[in-house]
Amino acid sequence: MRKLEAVGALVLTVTAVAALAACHGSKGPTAKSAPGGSTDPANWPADDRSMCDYKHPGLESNETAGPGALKPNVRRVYRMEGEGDARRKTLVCREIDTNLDGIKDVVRSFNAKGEPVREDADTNYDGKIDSWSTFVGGRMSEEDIDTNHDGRPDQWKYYTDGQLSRWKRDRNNDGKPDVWEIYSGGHLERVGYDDDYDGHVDRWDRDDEVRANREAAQEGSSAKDAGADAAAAAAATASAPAATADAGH
Ligand SMILES: [Ca+2]
Ligand SMILES: [Ca+2]
Ligand SMILES: [Ca+2]
Repeated sequence: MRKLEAVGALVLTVTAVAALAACHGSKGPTAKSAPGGSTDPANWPADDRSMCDYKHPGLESNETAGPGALKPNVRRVYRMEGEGDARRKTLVCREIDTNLDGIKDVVRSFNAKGEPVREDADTNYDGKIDSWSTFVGGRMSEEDIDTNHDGRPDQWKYYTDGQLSRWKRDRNNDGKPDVWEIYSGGHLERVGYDDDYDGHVDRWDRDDEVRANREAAQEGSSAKDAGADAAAAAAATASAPAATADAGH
């Protein structure tokens, strides 16, 4: 019973995450559809670009329609074991078409305990994976994100006990991190910058400086909105990561 409850909670979490993803990725009535997809379910492609390897012997799959879907948009793949009364099925993979364009955009794999192990997602619905997550003990431990959509990650987020502990970013698109944000108890503690991109931190900002820079950045962007393009260089630099993240969705 306990296990069932745990699985139920997991499914709820997963559904909530999927709903969030759908919310986050779609921009109201002009929701984007991936190449080959369609926002009209009648025109969904025959090939949903499955990322679950479900056509193997010993595996069974089903498809269901999630909230708001007129046609099935969720596929679950189970491994079948045992015979007769001892026959058991274990969820091994689940994939969802979160923006309802007929193309799967998020896939999770599960271990024998029913815990998620990996999740890959196409969060901007351009048909390419841009988020790779790994889980330890059922919790997300790392998420690698491709924010500039060149096919490789440029941000790496690490979680300890479900809390963000480190966030590395690549500002010059050489595939290597050059900003390191260190969190403690979920709060940003310090930020290291490698300004000449040699792989070594050149300067560290403590939390108070970080806060000051963020505030300056916010003022800078308001000033820009008002048409004053003379935002301080420091403010512009500090606001760049946030702007990049926004541009990704
Ligand atoms: Ca989709
Ligand atoms: Ca993508
Ligand atoms: Ca870099």
